[in-house]
Amino acid sequence: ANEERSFIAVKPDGVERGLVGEILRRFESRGFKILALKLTHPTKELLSEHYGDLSSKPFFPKLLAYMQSGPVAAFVIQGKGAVKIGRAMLGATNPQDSAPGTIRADFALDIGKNVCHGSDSVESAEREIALWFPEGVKPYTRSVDALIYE
Ligand code: DAT
Ligand code: MG
Repeated sequence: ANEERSFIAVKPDGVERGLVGEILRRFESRGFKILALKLTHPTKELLSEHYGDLSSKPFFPKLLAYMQSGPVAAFVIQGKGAVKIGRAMLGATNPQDSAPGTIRADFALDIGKNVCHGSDSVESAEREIALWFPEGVKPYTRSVDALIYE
């Protein structure tokens, strides 16, 4: 159960605004293990796959252009409740509705520039991790887990 993984990404606006460290810090501080980490320029093909469920939405072309406007910081977090807590830490999709203290509330105002992505289910997480990290992610152990998990 402490092995649950989620795919988190800082979108191009977040990278250009210098928010990668701040966002990563929040997940590290919470206790999640960073399993994989890279700065990448996603292709249209990768993004079409990543956002496949949204392909019929009117905002889809804009979303793909936004996600290709610069590098994306992609990472995998691992730990208890990674998916649900990850989503909670990001905040509601529309920053206008995000609760204070969440990343989107603290750093964004518009839905089309909402700074970050997080997997919405364990199944999506596994799919997204395989998509963004085709090279695979390598597990490792940390002694600090003894101080994070009971
Ligand atoms: P989330 O990123 O919270 O999982 P989603 O998967 O429904 O939300 O949508 C993916 C992204 O698409 C979202 O982060 C921002 C953009 N988006 C969603 N709904 C939108 C809308 N109504 N107008 C513009 N962009 C939208
Ligand atoms: Mg989503």
